[in-house]
Amino acid sequence: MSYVYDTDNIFARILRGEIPNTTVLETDHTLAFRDISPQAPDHVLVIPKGAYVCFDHFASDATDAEIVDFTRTAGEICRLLGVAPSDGDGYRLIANSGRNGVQDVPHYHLHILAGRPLGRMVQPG
Ligand code: DGP
Repeated sequence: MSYVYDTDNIFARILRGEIPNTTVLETDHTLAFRDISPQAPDHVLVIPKGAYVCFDHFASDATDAEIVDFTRTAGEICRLLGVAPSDGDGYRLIANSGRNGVQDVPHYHLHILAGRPLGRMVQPG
């Protein structure tokens, strides 16, 4: 498996500070910010700071420290938003990947969607 990372993609530019974002949480390896086109009352994007194209690229090539940091940051955001099922109404995580996954930005990102009932997981094709 090999991926070519486009260093001019929009999230790379956000990470370089060339485009503003509404940051929710930032750590050594991870940045989380509000989606510009929210599909739910809460719509946060979680991205690694490293150059990974999609989920499987991140899963295979990221360091353990990056993966742990990313996962814990995503969980922390669910708690910050008050949507963890332990004390809130829940959420959905989505990682669109490639053509069939309809991934628009080729930098791995996790969508956290919450704040309303989100319907069935996948719409009929
Ligand atoms: P995907 O289809 O999974 O690649 O989703 C890309 C998401 O990125 C989409 O929900 C809109 C969001 N997005 C695109 N450009 C920007 C931007 O400049 N700023 C922010 N905050 N979000 C963006």
